[in-house]
This record gives sequence, structure tokens and C-alpha cells, in this order.
Amino acid sequence: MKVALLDYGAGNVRSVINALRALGAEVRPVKRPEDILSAERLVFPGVGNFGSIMRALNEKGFVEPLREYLRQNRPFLGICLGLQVLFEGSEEAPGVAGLSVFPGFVRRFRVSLSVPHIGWNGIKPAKPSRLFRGLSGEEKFYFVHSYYVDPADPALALTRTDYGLEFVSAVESGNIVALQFHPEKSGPAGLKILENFLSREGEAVLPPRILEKTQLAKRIIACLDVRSDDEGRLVVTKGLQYDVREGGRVRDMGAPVELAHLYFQEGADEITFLNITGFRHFPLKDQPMLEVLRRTSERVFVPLTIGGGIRDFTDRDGRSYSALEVASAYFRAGADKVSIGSDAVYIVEDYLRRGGASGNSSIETISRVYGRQAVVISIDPKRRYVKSPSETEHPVIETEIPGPNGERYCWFQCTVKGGREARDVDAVTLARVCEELGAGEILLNSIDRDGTNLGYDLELIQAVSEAVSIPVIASSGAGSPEHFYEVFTRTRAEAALAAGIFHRREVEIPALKRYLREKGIEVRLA
Ligand code: 1PR
Repeated sequence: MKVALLDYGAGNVRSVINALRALGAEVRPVKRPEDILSAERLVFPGVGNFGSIMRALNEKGFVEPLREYLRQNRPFLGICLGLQVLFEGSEEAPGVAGLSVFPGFVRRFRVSLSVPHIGWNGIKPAKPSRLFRGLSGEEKFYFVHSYYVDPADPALALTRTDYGLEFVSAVESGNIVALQFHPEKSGPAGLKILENFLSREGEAVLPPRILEKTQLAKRIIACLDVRSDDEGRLVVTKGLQYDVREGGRVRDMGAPVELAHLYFQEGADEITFLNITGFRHFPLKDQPMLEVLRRTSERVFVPLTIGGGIRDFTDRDGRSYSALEVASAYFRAGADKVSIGSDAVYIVEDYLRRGGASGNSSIETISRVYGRQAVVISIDPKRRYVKSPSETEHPVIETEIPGPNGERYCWFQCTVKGGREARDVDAVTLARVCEELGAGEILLNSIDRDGTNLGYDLELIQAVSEAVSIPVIASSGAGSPEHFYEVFTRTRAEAALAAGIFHRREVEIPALKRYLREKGIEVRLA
């Protein structure tokens, strides 16, 4: 079956193309306005922000044909912003008119929870639909957004979801459906919805179970640190306090694409690749890493994050590349988010020196184009012990884990270049400033705990997650299912990332999730 894909050139539509192709669809991009009215089925995955999408649609002359296609009630699937632009306007871009196919507006979340709403949440069907065929009603889907639609006509709502308030998470009217969540990133349940949209067969149904309330799941993220081994092959490696060599050789934990696919099948909620020598080798010259991403995104239908080497760069021939260009190459290859490590530290140093934002840092430029949810900040801190808080200007905590000389206080010092160089910035300040500059998530490692199996550094995670309102991903040190339980119950972390425990098969993801579910932690069971 043929699908026309409305790609207005702003973002990563590769994951949608991959998911549709995996279901046997022949996907063709809409290149000219006339391609819209000749489409059999139209899919519109919105990326970026409300204002930039409407500008792009207007510039390309797509607005009128799109309105006409929708007026004719032809098969349409909108995803994320592809839902929001169907309404009259959005608080994200005051004064910018939407497609106005449906009356109503798009509002920003004003809730006490983290915004953006990122992660796996449920849906409560409001009316029967073909899209629900084969679903049990208990599935979770991947959301990532700061705004939600508020239709004037309640009959438009297909599903609702709870996140501090109840919002409309999908609409349906005739042959037009639009979803706030990302079916292409929602594992088997999301693929089922896409398949139902493509086949358009059978009666509209309600799923057997309808939840009373939906809940955001705590996310389990599998992390793959990737680099070349001593023979030059790209491998997944694993460090102990960031030292990835054993007996002088790079530890080889497996092949990147195969391992990512295994964790996807086992139910990992996200996969993160860290190109750990990216600070040394320029990623755009590192084609194998882009190839890994391309091949992974063809088989893995949960969010993919890639980090390593995202910064401005000038090559030997004097050609300059911006961090935005590097990130764009990663997005085109199939990444959903990029993670910025060393560069974030330099940006925050610059911010503190000049007393404000430069306006052109990688965090700002990438989040302006791709949205803040696409920008993760990876922090590599080390504990610095002090005898008394007056010894340092950095925010200090009183710690239950005393230092080597019995010190009762510490702060968390940021490092760059994979932990090789410590800088005069602390993790709490770094996270705060990065949030202000446009970051959407914090990936919080700990050099002290990395690879030790001793459990997460709960004090570090609590200190940072209290300082920001964006989601914090706890990382480093997981050695047992209890450590995940601990980090979810004793800190505000929304996700827990682990590497060694999964690579060494000490704990497998399905067993971990069952354990957490039994202990009352909301997780997605794939
Ligand atoms: O600075 O923007 O080029 O990004 C480099 C990225 O590579 C950063 O995100 C940095 O954290 C990462 N990195 C650099 N060197 C290493 C190393 O290990 N030598 N890995 C490294 C960081 C930490 C986590 C690890 C968790 C969980 N590894 O990725 O997966 O600690 O491990 P565990 O569960 O086994 O304890 P830039």
C-alpha cells in the first residue's frame, strides 16, 4: 500500500518511514503541493515547533492543498505536532494561525510534574475506532511534548491521557486521525496502531479493558558505549569508572546493532548510544557510527539517543561544521535525541563568565530547530569532598557517604573528555543552566559509580533532580533490581539507565520490569 509522507524538511521523519516500511508500506515523500491531493493515504509527522511548522507549510505552498485534502475527509494520520497544527492556534506560537481544520487551541502543560511530558503513558479510549483493533487497552505509548490540544468539540476526542490533568491524546473524525503520541516509537503497540491505520479494515472497536486513570511509566534505558576496539572494529564497550580497558585492551561487550535490537525486543523503553571517543574523532567523519544508527533505526522502534562529539568543529582543511550540522546528521540517520556532554560544560562556563546566554550555543541552536525534547545533556560528575561548606563556592550537600578523610560534605564536579579533565563547574549549576538554555532532559552519570554495581548515587541524583523541572535519567552503578527500585522511590528520577548489568546478562530487562511492577512501580510491560 502506498503512503505519502509530509516531510516539510525540518526534522527527523526517518523513524516514521522505517516503521511504515517495516509494515510493508511503500512510502513516498510529498515534494510538491500537488502530491498532497494525489495521495491515497497521508501521514504527517510534525517535528519542531508550532510556529516553524506553520511557516514551513506556508512557504512550501502546502497549507491550501492540506486543508482541501482534510475537507475531503481522506485518510490522514497526524503525529504529535501533526495533530496540534490541525487546530486554530497554539500558546507555543501566539498569533500564528494553525490549519484550523478543527475548532480549539493548543495549550501548554501547567502542572507540577516535569515538562515536557516525556515517556510511556496510557490511553483511555473515548469512542470505538478501527485503530484499537488488537489492543488490550493496557498498552503504553511514547509521548514527548510540552503542549496538548484542547478541542472545542468534545466528540472529536478519540483518547484521553492523564498527566497532572486529563488531556486529549488522540482525535478522530471520519478518516482523519491524529495522535499526540508517537506510534513509530511505541514498540509493538505503536506498530499495531500504524498497521490498523494502513489496513483500514474491520469494524471500529473498543479495547477489552478501559483504564480509569493512566500513569506515566518509569523508563528503563539500555546504554551502549561505543568505540573502536584495538582491531578498529566498532564495538559496545563498558568501563569501570570510565576506564574501558582490561589487560590493556578495550573490553568488547558485543556488536552495537545486534545488542540494541536485543534490548528492544526485551522491552527496553529507550536505547542510548554514546560514541565515547567522539570528543577526539569528529562524528561526521565517523561514518560507521552513522551507519550503526541507520541500521538500528530500521529495526528498533523505541526512542534512540546518540551522544558523543556534538559541538562546533573545524576539520584539517579548515572547513567548519556547526554542532547543529552534526546533530542534524545524527537525526537524519535515525536518532530521536542527541546528548551533549563536554560541550555543555564549556557552554555553562561561558554562560557564567558572561552572565547570560550567548544565543548560539549547541543547546540553543539544536533545541530551536528540533525542539527541547531532542536535546539531552549528559553529565559526567565526580564527588569532591570538603571538610566544611565554606571551603567551596559550589553548592554542597551533607553526605551519608563520608570522604576518604572522614569529610561529611561534598559537591559534584563536572568533567569533560570522558572524565579525563575536571572543570570548575558543578553538576547542579550545569543542569540548571542547561535547562534554561533549552535542554529537555538530563542524563546524569557518576564516574565514582560507573561499572561498580554498587547502586546509583542517590544523593547526586536527588540534588540534581530537585534543581530542575525537566526529567532526570539516573545513570551509573546499577547492580541489582533493588537499585532501580531504590532510585525510583528515593529520588525524583523519571528514568534509570544501565549498561554493564544488561551486557553481562546479570539481570534481564523483562525480569527487572516484572520485579518493579510487583513492587508497585509503574513500568511498561512490552
Ligand atoms: O563529551 O559530548 O563528546 O560525549 C561523550 C559521551 O560519552 C558522554 O555522554 C560521556 O558520558 C560518554 N563517555 C565518555 N567516555 C566514557 C567512558 O566510559 N570512558 N561513557 C563515556 C560514559 C557512562 C554511561 C554508562 C553508565 C552506566 N559512560 O554511559 O553507560 O555509567 O554504566 P553501568 O550501568 O555499567 O554502571 P561528548
